[in-house]
Amino acid sequence: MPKEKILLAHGAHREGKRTDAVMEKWRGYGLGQFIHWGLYAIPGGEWNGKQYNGAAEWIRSWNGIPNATYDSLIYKFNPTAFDATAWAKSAKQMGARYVTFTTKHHDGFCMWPSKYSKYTVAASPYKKDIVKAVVDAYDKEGIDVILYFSVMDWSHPDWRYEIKTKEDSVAFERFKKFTRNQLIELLTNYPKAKGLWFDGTWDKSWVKQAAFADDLETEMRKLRPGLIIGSRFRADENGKRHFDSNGVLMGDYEQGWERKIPNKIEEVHGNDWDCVMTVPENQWGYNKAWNGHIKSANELLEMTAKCVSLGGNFVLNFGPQGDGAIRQEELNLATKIGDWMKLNQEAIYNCGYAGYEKQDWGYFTKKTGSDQVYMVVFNVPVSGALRLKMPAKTKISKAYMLADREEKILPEEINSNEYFLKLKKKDHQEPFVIVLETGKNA
Ligand code: FHN
Repeated sequence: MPKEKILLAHGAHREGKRTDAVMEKWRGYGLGQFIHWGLYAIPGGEWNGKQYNGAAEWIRSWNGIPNATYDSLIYKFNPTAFDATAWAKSAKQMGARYVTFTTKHHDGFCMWPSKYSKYTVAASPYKKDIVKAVVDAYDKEGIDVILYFSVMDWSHPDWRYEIKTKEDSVAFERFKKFTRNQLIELLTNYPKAKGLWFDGTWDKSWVKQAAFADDLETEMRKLRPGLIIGSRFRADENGKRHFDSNGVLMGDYEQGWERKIPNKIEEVHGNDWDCVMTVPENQWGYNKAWNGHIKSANELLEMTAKCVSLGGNFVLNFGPQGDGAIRQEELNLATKIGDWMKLNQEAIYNCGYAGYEKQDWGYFTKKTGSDQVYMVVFNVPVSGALRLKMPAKTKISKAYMLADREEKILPEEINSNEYFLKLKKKDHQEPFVIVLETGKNA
């Protein structure tokens, strides 16, 4: 028996994927960049010689630091090495097709001169509008911009985690108005931005604002038709986040894939999604220490291919230093990823789920709207032959290396719809892509 649908006033307002051109473009990005930059980049995870064990951008919440002391970092914010054009050029070289930039993280510091707050770049020695610089520079490089915005604002006197008293309620009403004003301000000031990336929306106070958030979303979409908003913005009237009480995605894409990637297509329920990933384990803002496992370019490329093979985008985070420069290790990763992308991007851009069974050597991707299938290979067996199981009634008519189309690979049919692809070279140091041209068996 199908479950009866719950009537919702503030649930999802659409079932299934958006089909407009803006969202089609988003779907085809393949690779993106995330940037976490704010006051927290100045201490970089260290305070008075002590290392903070959490994520560097959370250091304000550390017991050892009085809030006012943290907030006074504003007087030290003067990033003389900040060069939005250099950032955008590096992102372009990496192959990123969109960037998500922190306009305001949980600490409440605004990277634009918001007229609704005193705690902004305008009051820092730097003074200039950083959001504008980022939007303009990335737009110039043809990289779409999404604005990250944390609803939770630790610096705001009216922010509450939970509404317990009449006073809380009055304060939070003011906070809601402030949030609405800042969002409308962002959309008005930066019309080139394609979407909003919400964060800090998990606390009880906000989760209970289903009607307000729903109205605000409608207002923002009206102001900026085509605006992209993920599933983190609002909850339904029963407090359900991401998916409403009927299990329908709320927003244009699923935003739950933070530092994790689905393993099977069933896990994404036919929705759009992207995965946001850190280079170390869990550091988004700049951390001097950068402890633990640091992902390599090949690991990150594997994640990119995996996401695309399951119909998602992969978004790699960068945490620029307090002076505005991007750390050398991140720049090196961007260069390596970009070098690989230059040869193989055809298998990443405008590609998605191929409908083929996952196999040990890597990931299948398929060009949207065509029959072109790619094998993105990460693991070559000692035999140097890749075993390849095709869907029923599908045969390979041609196989060749994407980076060198002259290098043809003769498929050996070993079973019906099953092949061995014998590689010319066994000792690949880098992942590579094989293009498959396919046809139907009688
Ligand atoms: O708490 C934040 C965290 O600092 C970072 O911004 C990430 C990025 O996805 N979002 C939050 C945790 O979900």
